[in-house]
Amino acid sequence: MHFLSFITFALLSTFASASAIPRAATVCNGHAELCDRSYGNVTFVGAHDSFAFSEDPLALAADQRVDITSQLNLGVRLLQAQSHNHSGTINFCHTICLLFNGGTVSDYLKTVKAWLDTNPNEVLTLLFTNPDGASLKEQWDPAFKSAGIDALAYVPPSLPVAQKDWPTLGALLDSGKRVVVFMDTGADTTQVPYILPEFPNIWETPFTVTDKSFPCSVDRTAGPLANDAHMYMINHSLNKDVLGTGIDISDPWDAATTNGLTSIFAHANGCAQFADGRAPNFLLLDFVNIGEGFKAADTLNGFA
Ligand SMILES: *[C@@H]1O[C@H](CO)[C@@H](O)[C@H](O)[C@H]1NC(C)=O
Ligand SMILES: *[C@@H]1O[C@H](CO)[C@@H](O)[C@H](O)[C@H]1NC(C)=O
Ligand SMILES: CC(=O)N[C@H]1CO[C@H](CO)[C@@H](O)[C@@H]1O
Repeated sequence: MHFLSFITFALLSTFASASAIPRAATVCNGHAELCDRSYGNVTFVGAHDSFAFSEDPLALAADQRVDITSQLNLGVRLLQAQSHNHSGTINFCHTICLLFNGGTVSDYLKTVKAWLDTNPNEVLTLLFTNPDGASLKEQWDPAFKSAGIDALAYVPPSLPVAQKDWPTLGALLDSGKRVVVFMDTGADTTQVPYILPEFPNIWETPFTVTDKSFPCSVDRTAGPLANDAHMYMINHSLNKDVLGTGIDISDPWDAATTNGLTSIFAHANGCAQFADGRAPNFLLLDFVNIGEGFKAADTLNGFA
């Protein structure tokens, strides 16, 4: 009797104090341990050309087999996509819009926002390319606003952010700013503060790789920080020349091997020399539903 009422008292006071202070996230991206870890010290799985999904194995311009919501539900926490100016509207397209038109950026972001709303304890990164130089103020910002993602996007106090200086996942979640947006070229935070320039913060390995051993080198980067003070992304997708045509496409036939632990760990190990021994921050994969990308990330994060 005595003991039970003590328990009741303890429970009640726990609830009372929890409601008195702002609620702090206790599970972050699925793991309590990640709440106290810097965003710059976490390995996330990324989906390359996330919009370019098709179940049809003959859709050669498709780099994914499952849709964006399914990619997120599988555990993808970086969505990469290539934009194009399609008659004045920005769309996500593969190389050219005729080849694979993934729809408008605005519709894409609305899909992502719906997922974010039902998954409040998740930090997500968006990495968009802007080869047509679409306007930040006239095209990108309105697309983000139409989906309501601008309000969730993190704006660092200053740029670039060194790998060790990023806030913890818990801090990002508690602040409500749990989406980190990068753009490869043309970002200008004086125009749109939450679209961050990729290369001063993240370096990348080469792309359109056709060598299955994925030799690591620092391909795209920008100063002023040293490479080992950047986060980094391995572009871990294999391309294949279709029937000797000189046209490289993503290789679905080798996806299970490419996205297997052996291949991913070998690539990561090859890169550690450029990153003060650290694991990659982002494993950018094609066909994320095939292979063991999520297990690889768990292992690199120390969970498996
Ligand atoms: C995080 O830090 C640990 C300990 O220094 C390191 O082993 C790991 O590779 C780091 N991961 C990333 C993605 O920086
Ligand atoms: C986008 O396309 C429209 C119409 O084709 C054109 O008027 C506009 O200048 C283009 N924008 C950029 C940034 O190229
Ligand atoms: C082959 C491959 O995955 N290439 C991609 C590497 O990442 C950049 C984006 O940051 C893409 O533009 C490439 O398509």
